[in-house]
Amino acid sequence: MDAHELITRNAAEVVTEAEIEALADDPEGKRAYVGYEPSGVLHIGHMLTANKLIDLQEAGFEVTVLLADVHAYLNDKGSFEEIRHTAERMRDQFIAYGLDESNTQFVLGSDFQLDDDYTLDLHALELETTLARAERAMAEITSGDSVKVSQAVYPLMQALDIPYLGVDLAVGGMEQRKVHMLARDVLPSIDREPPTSLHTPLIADLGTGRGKMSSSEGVTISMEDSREDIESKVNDAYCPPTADPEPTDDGVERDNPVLQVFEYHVFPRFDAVTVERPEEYGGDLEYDTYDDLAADLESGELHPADAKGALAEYLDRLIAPGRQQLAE
Ligand code: IYR
Repeated sequence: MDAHELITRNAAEVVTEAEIEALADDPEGKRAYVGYEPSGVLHIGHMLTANKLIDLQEAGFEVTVLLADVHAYLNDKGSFEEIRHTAERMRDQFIAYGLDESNTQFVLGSDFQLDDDYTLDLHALELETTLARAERAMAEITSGDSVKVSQAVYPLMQALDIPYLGVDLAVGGMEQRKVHMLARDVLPSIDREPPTSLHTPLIADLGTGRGKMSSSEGVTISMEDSREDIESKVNDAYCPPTADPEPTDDGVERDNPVLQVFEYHVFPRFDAVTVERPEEYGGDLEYDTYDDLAADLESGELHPADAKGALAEYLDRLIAPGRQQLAE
């Protein structure tokens, strides 16, 4: 796979295509980053952007993981001491998951975000941004009803992190896109380049196929899950025999989360997928690509129950090293 394909595969969006092409032309030594509010245990949402970081490392990029302790504090996730402690655990979880330790730099937000220069630049961005704009940027990041001043400062700090970390590419889920668009607009006002960004898709809730899977609502998979937990969650997952299910009766869009997890989590990390089946049901099936597996589900050649059995097996393989690390 060439660098451009590694960088862009499974991305929902890149901003801009021309800037990504320039990075793909000469990826060696370029730096990409993702920021995470520390939560200690990795869940499937973190794993999706981590997969992209692994792709980028394979393409020649160096990677920074920002453990965004100050951001988590501003987003009301607990006391600063608790958050700092959680951040330490997260580092080991990422390495267990498969980030290349020799080229991943872990940075705590508080290591640079409390410096004088950063603070003054932040105030300059505050002068350039309306409250309404900051609030819109946060719409898919905060869950609270009333916006606090801290949550308006949050996206401006996220924008400022990009030049302060000296990265060439900002990566995040689609829920981060409005922050990155804000960054493109406001950073030039303090003589910084508008950043290039790449956004990963949001996956539907495993149980219902609706909306997006997150740690706080619906069914999620995390490094704390035992093999039995994974089997039972996957077994109960919504999996009609199609990649494009009908909306619910009340008009809510649905996806097939079992296929999405194969597409965004399993195929990027394994060269081939084997679905084990007893001889009397036709024997094992072997897939080199996601499209072949999805086509067989659609045609009826692959039964949803067999697809789920294989999914639980591969998810368990992805999670086992992190589970082991947590037990140490
Ligand atoms: N907004 C992210 C956390 C975050 C991301 C980046 I990229 C930063 O520079 C800072 C914080 C979240 O929702 O987890």
